[in-house]
Amino acid sequence: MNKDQRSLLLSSSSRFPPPQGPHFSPSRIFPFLSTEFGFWFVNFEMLTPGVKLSYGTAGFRADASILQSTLYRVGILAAPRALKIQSVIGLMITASHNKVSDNGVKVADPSGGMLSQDWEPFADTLTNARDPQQLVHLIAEFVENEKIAVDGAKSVEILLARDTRSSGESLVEAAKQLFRCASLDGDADRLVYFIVPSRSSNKIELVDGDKILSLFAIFIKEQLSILSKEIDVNGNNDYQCRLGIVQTAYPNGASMDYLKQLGLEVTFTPTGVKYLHEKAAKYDIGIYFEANGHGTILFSEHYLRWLETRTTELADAFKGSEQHKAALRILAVSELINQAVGDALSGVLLVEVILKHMGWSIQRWNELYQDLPSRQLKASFLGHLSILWSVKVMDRTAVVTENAETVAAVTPPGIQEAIDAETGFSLLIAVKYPRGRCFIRPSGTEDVIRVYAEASTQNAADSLAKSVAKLVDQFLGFGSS
Ligand code: NG1
Ligand code: ZN
Repeated sequence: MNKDQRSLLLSSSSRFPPPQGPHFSPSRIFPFLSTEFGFWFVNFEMLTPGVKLSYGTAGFRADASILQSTLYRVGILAAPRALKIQSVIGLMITASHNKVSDNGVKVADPSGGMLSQDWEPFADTLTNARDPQQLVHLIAEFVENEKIAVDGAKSVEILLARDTRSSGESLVEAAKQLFRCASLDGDADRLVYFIVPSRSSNKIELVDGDKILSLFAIFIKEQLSILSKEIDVNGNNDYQCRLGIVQTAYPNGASMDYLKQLGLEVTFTPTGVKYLHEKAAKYDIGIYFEANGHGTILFSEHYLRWLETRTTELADAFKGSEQHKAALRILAVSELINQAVGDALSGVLLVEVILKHMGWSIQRWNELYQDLPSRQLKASFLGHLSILWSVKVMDRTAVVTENAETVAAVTPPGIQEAIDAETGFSLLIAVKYPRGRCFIRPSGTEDVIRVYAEASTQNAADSLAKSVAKLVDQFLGFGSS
């Protein structure tokens, strides 16, 4: 097991602590999908002294209310099983003829029979692991003994089904918790991913357009650097590919810092894909994304012609070399991604391929950097501010911006100074909102003025957005006329 797999297991299993209490019957189950290993379901034990879960005649069964950690652990069991036999594993959430308040999980091998009996002791041990550390230790030991290569392993397929018990619905829902979920907008030109980290929380972790852009950028940069490595071929390796990243004012500050730190060339345009697209087309490879998931990768014709020639040269002289493979990968990306203004489906395919290539889970991807808390509000023309505040604005076109809208509200006079003062920029010593950034701009699609604020805490971002919304009201609301 590699480091990422261990840390994924530790963090995910700590979300599924074994149930506590004296009255549990000995089995419980709960699902979760790991992107590294496919579905992982595990049985968790009960920590009550003297009570031990065991793999019964047909898997684990218990009162449905205590099955979560168990099912999670049976999922973990299913993944190495599928790797071992190089085939699909089935998990059936059911307690068969038991009373309706019970539930359970059966593990089916591809033959259609139950889990091979020589794996039952492992199933028992795993379900009775005390804590996440012991769980990880047991898995590492087991896969080593069984010679199952999980590091860099191909993903496996686990089929999941349930009976009609009402508890099954929540167990299946729970199974999706660590799924990689993608969400497309109505006309499928925007794409974001998300994780539902905890069953008890109604929050999701958004993996937005900025992170998609970062993933694409890392991958392309890596392939370009492999391709540019010296190789003794009588060809033309002196072409310097210009890779450019294009963003608007909206990317999270953490993403801007991250891309800068990678040493990438980043430029900014006003909001709207027509501006981003135009700018990205000026590069050999231009990657653009809005935080809201609108974006793609553009390849210049000139660069693609060079790349094709170079690929042929490498194929002739160094077929299968890392440079040859990198060239083929970049070509494949140019064919996979739709270079039209927005095609979220091709975006999903590229994300999936890159994650697979890197061997990354969505968690690993999401950890590239941590977003700063942010808040977006809208001040409507004669309307109200969504979410927090109400502002009436006489005329949204009164707000004119510059610098790709990143900071400056040029008119009305004085408003930018007031925003800067609120953010703390004009104070030489004290910064009112640590890591604060705030700007306003008139929407191009709605009759509103958008207020965006970010800061080191959610409260600070909310408060900054609210204060600036008040300023918008003072300068542009009815009170100002
Ligand atoms: P406006 O209404 O100009 O903010 C919104 C999005 C843009 C873009 C367009 C086109 C934000 C803040 N704004 O523009 O990014 O996607 O719609 O659909 O997300
Ligand atoms: Zn759309």
